[in-house]
Amino acid sequence: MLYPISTQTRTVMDLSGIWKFSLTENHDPRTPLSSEEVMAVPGSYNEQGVLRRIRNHVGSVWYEKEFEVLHALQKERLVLRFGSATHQAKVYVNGQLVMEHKGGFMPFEAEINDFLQPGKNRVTVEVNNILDYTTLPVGNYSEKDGVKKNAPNFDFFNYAGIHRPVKIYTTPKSYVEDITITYEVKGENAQVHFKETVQGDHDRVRFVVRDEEGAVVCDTYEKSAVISEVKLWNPLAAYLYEVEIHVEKNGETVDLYRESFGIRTVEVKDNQFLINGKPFYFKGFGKHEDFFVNGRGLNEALNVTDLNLMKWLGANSFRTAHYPYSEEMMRLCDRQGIVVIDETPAVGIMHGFNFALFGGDGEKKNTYEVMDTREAHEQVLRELIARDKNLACVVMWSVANEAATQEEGADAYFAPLIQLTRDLDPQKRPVTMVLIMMSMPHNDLVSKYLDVICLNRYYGWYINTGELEEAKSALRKELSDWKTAYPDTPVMFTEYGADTVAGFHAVDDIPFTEEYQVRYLQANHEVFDEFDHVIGEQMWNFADFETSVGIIRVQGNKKGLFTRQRQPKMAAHTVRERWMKIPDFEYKKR
Ligand code: BDP
Repeated sequence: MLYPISTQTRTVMDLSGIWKFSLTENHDPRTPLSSEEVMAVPGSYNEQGVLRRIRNHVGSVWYEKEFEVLHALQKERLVLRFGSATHQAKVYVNGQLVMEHKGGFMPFEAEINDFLQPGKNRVTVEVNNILDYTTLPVGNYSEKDGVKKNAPNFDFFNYAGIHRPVKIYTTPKSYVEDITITYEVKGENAQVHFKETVQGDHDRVRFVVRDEEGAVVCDTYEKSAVISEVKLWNPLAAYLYEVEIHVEKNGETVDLYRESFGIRTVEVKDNQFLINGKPFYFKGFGKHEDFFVNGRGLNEALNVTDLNLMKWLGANSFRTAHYPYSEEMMRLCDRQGIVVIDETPAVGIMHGFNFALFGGDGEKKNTYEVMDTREAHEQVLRELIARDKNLACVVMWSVANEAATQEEGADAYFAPLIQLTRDLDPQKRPVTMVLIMMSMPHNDLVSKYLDVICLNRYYGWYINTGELEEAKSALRKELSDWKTAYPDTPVMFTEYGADTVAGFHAVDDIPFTEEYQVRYLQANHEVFDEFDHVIGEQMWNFADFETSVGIIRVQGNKKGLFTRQRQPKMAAHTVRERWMKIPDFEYKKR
């Protein structure tokens, strides 16, 4: 799905701002929402609402805003588009249902011309935050004595609301609906292919590619063109071309859309992760979209800050744990050269795990017998790849985080999804899944399908707590076992970390102190460096973040290298010292 932009044939109206808001369950959208309450969009309602009844609300909420459309635009296609609404939305214009969408992290849109009236119009949205065994992420929804509970089956706060911008964009009646860009790099040149979908009456489609200086490097009606002396997109040295897609009728451009694209190759070969043919070493994080006040709502200043903090550290990459991030963040990474592992919201596909903490029903059953997430999983893979397929920053897809991949049924559930990912991706990027501690070389059922084995490991934290020598031995053993079991598959760490409360200090190895975080990370790094097939380290987490309440969370998860307000903990300085010395390429000499 294309990102909405303004060009000489299109314009965008932003409906961000203050919307009416209500917790009323049974509102009839044919009548205007009568409420004194308001919410800012984008933003989570949980933080803005302050009070417990809003913060912990379970079920539907209602948003409403009035808008007017410039008369001159009414002959165009008018498309109402949500960057996301978490987790389910029904959208009405002037009381009439125009679209529904399930899944809290993907854009959705509908043409609204037929629903508009002269003068003021009303957009009303019912947003529901219930998560159960059919949704992604997975939640433990229950109702007892009229009380609804919405316990997440995952370790982050279930923020909800309209999290990303709401826009109305126009297109002419003949318009570019989609563009897919693929290429082969051959020596100094690249052969670029365009596959467009165009709707409406038109004669032909012209592609004009410009380089970063604005110089035309090709201008063609063919679906394929050569860019000579191609400048490649590289980690932290992004280079983006831009293709103008002209839909032409009688020799005139009736629609124009611009898509930026970087050219780079990605391949897993000989136990290495190659970007542009050179072995890349991932240095970075699992992150969250999380901040004070905004909750999970888009915060572009925060996104810029976070990328600058990463650059300060010498990091080069992150994983969009545990759901797809905003299009704005993805486009920023593409522009800034930050390498991204793009993850679906498939988190919590494990029945009965840690139920004491997250509030499951307490009885362990076979995950694949009780959970019914396949449909949601297929849908989100389709939507995610359709949204992010042209981004050079995306170098790998993560199909799920910490699913029960050691349980019977994992193979039958995941093999088709991994295959679907491969089939859907026009650039054929590597595919991974992120494995939980219980999924080990001897019992994991999905590693055989993965291009890279991604591990979340907590030696020295959840196990061998405070015992770093023991932790190192256990980690060493596990890494040797992976090497023996899967000699050709590289391994990387997508999580390792220790909760650290900024300001806690100790001389000895005392968990939760800043010194312990430093020593915990050093112990892990020491072992990573001993193994050639370890191709990267993305620690957990970039910053402290909000979770549900629970006795092992101290006002949220404190594994951040930065506090939630982005102040460095002591370990940030030692990690910086390490990462500044690790080159992006050719770190592990062979
Ligand atoms: C892993 C999860 C992550 C948690 C982390 C932790 O992937 O979401 O926040 O552990 O426990 O299980 O800190």
